Amino acid sequence: MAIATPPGKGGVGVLRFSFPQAAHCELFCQAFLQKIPTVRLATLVTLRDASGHAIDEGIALRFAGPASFTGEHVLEFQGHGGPAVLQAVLNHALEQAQRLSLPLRHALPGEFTQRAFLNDKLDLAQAEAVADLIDAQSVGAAKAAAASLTGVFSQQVTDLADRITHLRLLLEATLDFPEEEIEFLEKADAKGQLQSILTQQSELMALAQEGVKFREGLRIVLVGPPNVGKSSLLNALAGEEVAIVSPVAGTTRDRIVQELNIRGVPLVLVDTAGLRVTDDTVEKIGIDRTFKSIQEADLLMLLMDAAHPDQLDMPLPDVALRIPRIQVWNKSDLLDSLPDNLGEDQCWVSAKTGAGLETLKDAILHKVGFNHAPEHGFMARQRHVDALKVCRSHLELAHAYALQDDRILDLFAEELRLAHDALGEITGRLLPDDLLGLIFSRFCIGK
Ligand SMILES: Nc1nc2c(ncn2[C@@H]2O[C@H](COP(=O)(O)OP(=O)(O)OP(=O)(O)O)[C@@H](O)[C@H]2O)c(=O)[nH]1
Ligand SMILES: [Mg+2]
Repeated sequence: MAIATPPGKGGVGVLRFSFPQAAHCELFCQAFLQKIPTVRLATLVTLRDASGHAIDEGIALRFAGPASFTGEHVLEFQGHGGPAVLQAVLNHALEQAQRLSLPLRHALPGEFTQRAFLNDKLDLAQAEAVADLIDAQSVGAAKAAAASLTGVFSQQVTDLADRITHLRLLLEATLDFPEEEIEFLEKADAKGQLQSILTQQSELMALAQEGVKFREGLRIVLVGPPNVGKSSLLNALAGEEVAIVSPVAGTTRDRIVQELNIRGVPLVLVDTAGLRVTDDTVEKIGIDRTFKSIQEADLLMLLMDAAHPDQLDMPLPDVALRIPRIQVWNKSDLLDSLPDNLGEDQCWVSAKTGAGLETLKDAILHKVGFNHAPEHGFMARQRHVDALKVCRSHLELAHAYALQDDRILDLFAEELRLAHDALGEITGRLLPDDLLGLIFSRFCIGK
């Protein structure tokens, strides 16, 4: 049992109950609502305390297992969304359950979803997508989470696992008849099959990595000399005056972190102190912070003044060399004519007039590897990518064995088994209970 709507006042407040046993659910309905609502039929009820006083009026909805969210016997009561009235309804529910000695208690965070998982209503990747959908910060992220929730990601993991299983079955059959072992690899085209499994695996991994970026939001760090318009560009991209802009060089000292989304893709944009050699103590601290921000960046936007191209008098740290970068020439409005073909990964913009911003947005998405519109991707977690990496390393070992000698078929088989197990961790079939508990404990109460 839990309140499923967020705390505070709202038009509607929902209480959700899930019973493993149908008889318990019906007994409870009779006591709590004084009737047993027809399954899946919205039923208007008035809740009354022992002395007949009304507590709340609302809609009761009953779902018989397994056709419910948790797969159990579920009752939802949609009452009025005030904290006091919901608490009164909750107390009433507990009293009735106690009177009947029904084992009713407050649900743990994510417990309803955990039960759905245990009752095979969802696999783990789908269950995680429930939490991600609730947490999604942009329409694009929500669409990607919804895709995972409906099983788009899980299906691709299962398809890959099925192909590995197919190859394993062929292999097991051969191991039972050792005299035919030598011909096995040729006959079953094991190498060809494995090659195409490897291709499918890398496509899935690329999509999953994109899915992680969807979930976590990419960190884009604006760097450059002072006064080139970094803060102005942040404001232009955010569409609001987030950072102070002034003609004084060295205006920004602290990091300014702004969440935004570009074409539905969630991003974190970081504005930093301009890089220059300085004696100013506070500015030096700011520049140290710029260096730290660079280390955490998924993408650097190196901003320069188009009218004064050679102002960077302080080199970027070495780590910047390994980070994808876009060179942005700002203040294009000050130039009489614009170069038509800038080199790759270069753009011109005017933070002042907004010219070039759309091209810059495309360049950002392209550079960070977003090749799919949000509606074609799905959301994934780092845990999934890690499991896919483990799967990959075992597939590669299997491939290496396959190239060596038919006599090591059992090693080949073992690597395939391990690759398959790694995929099982994504859907949760092969994850230890404590890890499962940890994943669900991060959900919200009532979900
Ligand atoms: N003409 C023109 N001026 C701009 C443009 N972008 C910024 N400026 C001006 O350039 C000056 C510096 O802008 P800021 O955004 O504060 O520059 P910054 O890079 O954040 O500077 P620091 O925080 O000092 O490192 C301000 O006077 C802005 O109005 C632009 O596209 N065109
Ligand atoms: Mg600034």
